[in-house]
Amino acid sequence: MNPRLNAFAETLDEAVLNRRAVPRLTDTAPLDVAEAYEVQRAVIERRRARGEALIGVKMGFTSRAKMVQMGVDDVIWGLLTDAMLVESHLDTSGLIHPRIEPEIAFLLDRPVRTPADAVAAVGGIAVGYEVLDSRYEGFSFTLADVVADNASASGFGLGPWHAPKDVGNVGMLLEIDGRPVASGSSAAILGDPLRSLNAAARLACAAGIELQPGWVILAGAATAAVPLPSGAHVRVSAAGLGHVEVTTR
Ligand code: 0L1
Ligand code: MG
Repeated sequence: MNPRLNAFAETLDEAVLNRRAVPRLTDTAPLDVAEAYEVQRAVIERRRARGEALIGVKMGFTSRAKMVQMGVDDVIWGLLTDAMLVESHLDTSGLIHPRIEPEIAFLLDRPVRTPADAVAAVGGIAVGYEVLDSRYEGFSFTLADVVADNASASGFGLGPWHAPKDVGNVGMLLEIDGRPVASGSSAAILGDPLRSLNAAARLACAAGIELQPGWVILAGAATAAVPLPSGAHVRVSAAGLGHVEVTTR
């Protein structure tokens, strides 16, 4: 691998391990988006070398507001490993400056070999949440920086799986310690989370990655992400999909 890109991957990986934010990569050397995806893959390879397994993908910039904010007109994606899956508790002391956002998740029960396979491959749908933890100082980045940083992926949790159904416009609520802190509709996810699933399949196929049975596709957030404090109880719900909870310390 190009030594510059390898050094970038090492910087980001060590930021996670040392729980220390780093300056934006693009402040130190040039980086385009195609190279940034190479860095992302190298960061994931380092995690796999430590025994983590790929279990899905996450979609980012799935709301029009975030695309406009970043000046982009397409989604980005990151890769999920089993170590990112949060059960009922999350120790935030291992994180830099975590944020949480309510998401819709799809579970695949068949491989996706072409984008046309995506919708038929869905075996389950759930409400979920994503914990974002940018490795950059001030949670500040360019498009290439955030792609290299695996789209800020840090953790995610999932509610109960439901049989596939229409989740194109369901109300979603994020509560912290019993107080509503963000609410919105799944329609904020590209107009319908299924569009995000299709985009995941398109990007995966273009990258030569086959989405696997058992993988989770985090389709995107229904609201802006909010800071995730320690010592908190978080509940994320979606109409018709139940809820998922997490306690932080
Ligand atoms: O999951 C997302 O939509 C976020 C993508 C990365 C940008 C961020 O950290 O806000
Ligand atoms: Mg997200």
